[in-house]
Amino acid sequence: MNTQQILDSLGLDDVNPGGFDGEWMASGELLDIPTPVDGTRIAAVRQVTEAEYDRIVDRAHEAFLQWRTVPAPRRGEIVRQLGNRLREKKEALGALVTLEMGKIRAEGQGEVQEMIDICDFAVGLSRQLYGLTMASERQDHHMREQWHPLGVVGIISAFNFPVAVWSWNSALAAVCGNSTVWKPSERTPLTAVAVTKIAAEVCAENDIDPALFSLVVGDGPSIGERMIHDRRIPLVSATGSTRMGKRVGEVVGARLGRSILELGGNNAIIVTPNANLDLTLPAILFGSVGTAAQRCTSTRRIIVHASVREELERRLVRAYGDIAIGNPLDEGTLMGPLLDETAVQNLMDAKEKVVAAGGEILCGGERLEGDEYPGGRYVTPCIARAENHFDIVQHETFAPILYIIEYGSKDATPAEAIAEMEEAMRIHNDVPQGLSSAIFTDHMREAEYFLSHRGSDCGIANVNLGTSGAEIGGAFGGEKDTGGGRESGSDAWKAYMRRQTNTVNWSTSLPLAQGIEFG
Ligand code: UN1
Repeated sequence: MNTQQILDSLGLDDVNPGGFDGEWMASGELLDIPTPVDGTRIAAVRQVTEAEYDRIVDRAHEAFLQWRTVPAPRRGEIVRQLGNRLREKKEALGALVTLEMGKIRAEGQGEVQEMIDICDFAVGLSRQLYGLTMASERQDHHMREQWHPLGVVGIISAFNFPVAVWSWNSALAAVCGNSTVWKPSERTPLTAVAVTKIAAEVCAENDIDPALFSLVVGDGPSIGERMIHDRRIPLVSATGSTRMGKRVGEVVGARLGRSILELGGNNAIIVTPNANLDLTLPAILFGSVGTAAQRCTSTRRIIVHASVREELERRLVRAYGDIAIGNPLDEGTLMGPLLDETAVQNLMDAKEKVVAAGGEILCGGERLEGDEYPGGRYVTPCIARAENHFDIVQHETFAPILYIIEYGSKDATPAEAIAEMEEAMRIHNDVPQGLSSAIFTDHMREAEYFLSHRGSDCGIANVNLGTSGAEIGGAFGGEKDTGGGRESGSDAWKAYMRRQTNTVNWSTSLPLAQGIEFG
């Protein structure tokens, strides 16, 4: 499919309104969207004004008032149809993700698969919004807990997963009885318009108010600020930088609203002397080079035992040299371009800083030029030897630079090497962020230590697989500067509902709790 065919099959025009509340609208500034593939313009999206934003949220609230009366399994049926429509559009939508964001074809398709998976998950969930029953201390009384919808859920998503993050939030929010207003990244609004069209079609076919899945493409500061201050929005789910998340948490918290924050990571893999390097290598490669290291789960640090460092480095440098870099639409490409010039510059700055701090570049970190690499956003992925306390290592650089950090001593006995896990763990946890983590070891004691309360302090901790590429079935999110929110699977749905405790008296008297006699 060429660009025009992709746009056509998703119903996109050359200029698309970026506001939707059942009707398409927008009279704000025009955003031209370039593709990172070669820097050329794909199409444009017009942003909404603040007045349009206000109308959209009002309409989303009206849609909520209707939608909450629809039985949850019936809500699940709508989400089932949404999942099916995404199945039909998977190829085109995945290709648009690649065009707009730059991730390779397989990963663009994979992102749409995540949307389909979460829809399936949400359909099952729509019959399982379980509350508890509790034994009352009073005779002929019963207690139970119910989960009720919250209202309008605001979704703020980032450029790197331009559509999957919307679906994690909106599929759950919808089966829970909420409507959503989505503010996508200004870098990737075309995929958002395409997805909203798909959702609107499904709503229309079922006589459901399409304002259920509303959209506001607007410039970050003004529309974003309005959204987080907006008391009509009881829950804001935001994905992006820690700086952005702190602002969201502060403002939403000050009005006692709720937020789900999924922010930066500084994800590490510990490689012990008991690691099977044949598994470790591809896991590090996928984590540190996949999506050009623009996932919040991308592997940023390798904490490797001194006795295996040299071999791991040698094999990694060789593998980095073999990575096929180029047009992300081409079959066989493993690493596409970075999003923009700023991302390229961030990589160059990180490289300089790690060297200035006393680190050493082992390979990569070069800008690629020439006809094969149009648009100036292609780089070679970089490996640097570093120490964990370096300022640059403590920060998340959203670009392919991987830090190798050594722990333990080269001549440690096997028993001593296991004891040295304590040092690895200390290094591992000594960063502000806490999203994803992994260990490679075949030794049960090392693996269990890593997963224990004394081990990884991250929201995600894996054994013998990498830090990125989580399945939707688990709760997704992390601790510390990562924000503490959980999205996607497990019981993350509870954040999209309000809990109500009920006590019912079916006796003919009025006994008080705690045995109190009154009057
Ligand atoms: C993100 O980068 O914001 O675990 C989400 C993963 C993907 C989701 C990443 N399933 O890498």
